Amino acid sequence: DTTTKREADSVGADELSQRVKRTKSDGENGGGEVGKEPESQSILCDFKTTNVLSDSAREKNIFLRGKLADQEAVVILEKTPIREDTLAELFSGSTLRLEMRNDIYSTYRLQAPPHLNEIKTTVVCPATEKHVKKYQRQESFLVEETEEDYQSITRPYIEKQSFSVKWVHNILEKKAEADRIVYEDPDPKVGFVLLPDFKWDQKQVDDLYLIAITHLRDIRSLRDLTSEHLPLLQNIFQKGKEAILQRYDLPASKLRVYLHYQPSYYHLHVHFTKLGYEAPGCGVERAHLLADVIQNLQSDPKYYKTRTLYFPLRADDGLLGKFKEAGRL
Ligand code: GTA
Repeated sequence: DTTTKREADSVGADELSQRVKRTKSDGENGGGEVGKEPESQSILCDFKTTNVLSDSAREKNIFLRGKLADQEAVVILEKTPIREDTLAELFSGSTLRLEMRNDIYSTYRLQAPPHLNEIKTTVVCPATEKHVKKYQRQESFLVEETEEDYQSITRPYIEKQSFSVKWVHNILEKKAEADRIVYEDPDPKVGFVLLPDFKWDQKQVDDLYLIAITHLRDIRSLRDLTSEHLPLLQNIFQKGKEAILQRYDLPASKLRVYLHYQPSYYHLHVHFTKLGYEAPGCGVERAHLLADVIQNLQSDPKYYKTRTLYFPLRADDGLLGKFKEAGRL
């Protein structure tokens, strides 16, 4: 069991991508940009930082707002985990500079070869004001949303103000990320596309993060789900777990499978993350386990239409303003 875990945890980038390519060439995903080399670009030379939206020494990341060729942009820089399978090369190929020595204790600065010292970088450009707010560190407030609140406050707001889901449609139509698809069930009613979330660099299974996006386009969120969607949810749960076991050797007992409420993007999708990895948004105030969602709908077909739901909103989220205006906070 421990050996299996260690093997799964230390799957290298090359092996992971080879596995992706192997599955792709088996024709499982219906074509795409197989084997296409990632482009190397230097667009960030022109990035001018306006301000730091947030940063974390513990998570080793920084969220920046700035300008990229006169357009608003958000850039996220994040140091990636150290992989066990690169240690030998890290020790043999690096230089060590002594910082201090005291008795049996010493500290060094290790200068690793560039390819072992990458920074995962996410660029949102052009970024809207809503993106800037999303990444800005802010206080959160827990909101209590009744069925009536959803109809009178939340639904009208998300119909007008939510993030574009063009990136989701691009994935479903194979206009983007087609070479990253891990599994697809093309059925228009119960089908979905499973692929790595863009927060995961796919270099180690330790922080595995995939999303399953439904082919159905009219389910905005948990609130729209009824028992009529049970076959869809059960299909995503079952086939998603099987695909992850096959591709990453990770059993269902190692997975946290959930939906967000509120999500950022109102096209139904399910998060698959590795248990033990504290993915952003996996807390009880926002994540709803898919297994619970299925059971709740089995016992009450209108569970999510009628229940009061609780979720956190950031201080300057427009939706929070609407709850305040309505005297609900
Ligand atoms: N494959 O183009 C995409 C894409 N986009 C635009 C979003 N996602 C994408 N995946 C692919 N391609 O998990 C992913 C997101 C997210 C999911 C949408 O789709 O990464 P959601 O609708 O429930 O929205 O899920 P959520 O969870 O609020 O969005 P997100 O972006 O995860 O933000 C939550 C918090 O996570 C942020 O406030 C921030 O603190 C943190 N965060 C966001 N992005 C990063 C990042 N790149 N690195 C580190 N932390 C991040």
